[in-house]
Amino acid sequence: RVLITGSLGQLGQGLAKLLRQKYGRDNVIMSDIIKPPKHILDSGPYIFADVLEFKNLQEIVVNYDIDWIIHFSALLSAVGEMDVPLAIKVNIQGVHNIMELAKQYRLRVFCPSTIGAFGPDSPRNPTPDVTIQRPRTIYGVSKVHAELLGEYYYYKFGVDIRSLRFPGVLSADTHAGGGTTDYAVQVFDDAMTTGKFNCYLEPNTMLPMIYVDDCLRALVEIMETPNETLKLRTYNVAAISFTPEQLFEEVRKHVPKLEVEYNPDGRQSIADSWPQVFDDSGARNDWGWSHHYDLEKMVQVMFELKRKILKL
Ligand code: VAH
Repeated sequence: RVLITGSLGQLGQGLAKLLRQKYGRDNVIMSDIIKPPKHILDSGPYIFADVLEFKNLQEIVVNYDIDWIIHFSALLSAVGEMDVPLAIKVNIQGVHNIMELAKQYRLRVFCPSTIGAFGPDSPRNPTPDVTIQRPRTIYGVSKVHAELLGEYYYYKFGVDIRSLRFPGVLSADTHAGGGTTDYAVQVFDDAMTTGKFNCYLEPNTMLPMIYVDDCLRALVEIMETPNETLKLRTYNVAAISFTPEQLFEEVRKHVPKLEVEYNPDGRQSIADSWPQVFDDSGARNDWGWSHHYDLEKMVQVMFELKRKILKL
C-alpha cells in the first residue's frame, strides 16, 4: 500500500487518482493534518498523519501495511521564508522521521526535490543533475538536506529512496501553497475571471516548468523503475522553461484582452537564484523520462480544465 503525506497540497490529489487507477482505490492512503474536503473523502481512504509524530507514522505503517511512502509534506519556497522555524521542523525533522521509518520497516520512499535546491552559485542554464547546491531559501536548504540524507540512508542502510527535482508545476484543479512559481497557475483563474493579472515576477524571469500530468507520471515512472537501473537517487526532470511574458503571450491566444501589471516582490530574488533551464538528460537516458506537454499544449489543457471547473 502507498501512503501520501501532505496529500492535500498541489500534487497529492492528482497522484492519488493516478495510483488508485493502477493499484486499486483502497491501496492508496491520502493523509494530511487538516480535515479534507468532502470530494477527497469520497475518493478513497484519507487519514490523519503528522510527519512530526514518529509514533503516529509507525502506527499507520503497521495498521495499513504500508510499502511505499510519497512524502509531500513541506513548506514551499515563499511560505518557508515567512516561518523559518516551522519550515525547519516540517521540512527537516519531518524527513528525518520518514527516513527512520523507511529504514525500520523497509519502505520505498519518494521525496520530491526542486529547482529550489539550487542557488545563485549553481550553473543556471542549463543546471545539471550533479553540481554546486547553495540555495538561499530554507526550503532549498531543507531539500538539499533531504537529498543528502536520502543518499546516506541508501548507501548506509540500503533504504530505497528516490527523488526528483521538480520545476514549477502547472495544475488546473489544485493550487500550490506559497511557492514562487505559482504565478503560472494563478494567471489562468485571473485571465478567466477579471481579465487582469498582477505578476509578482519580472517579465523576463525564465524558470523551468512542467504540467502536473507529466510531473506525476515522472514520479510513478521512477518509483516503478528497477533499482539497479537508477544511477542517481535524485534526478532533475522538466518539460520546458518559459518566462512570464512568454506564458502570457500563449494565454492571450485564449484570452486576447489579458492585461498584465508587473509588480515584482520578494519572490523575485528567490526566482533569480534558481535554475533557468534544467538539464534532465540523466532522467531521459537512465529511465526513459520524456515530457508530453509543451507550452502550447499545457496552456490549451489548462484552459479546457479551467472552463469546466469555473463553469465558464
Ligand atoms: C515553489 N512550486 O515555488 C514550488 C516549487 C519549483 C518550485 O518547489 O516553491
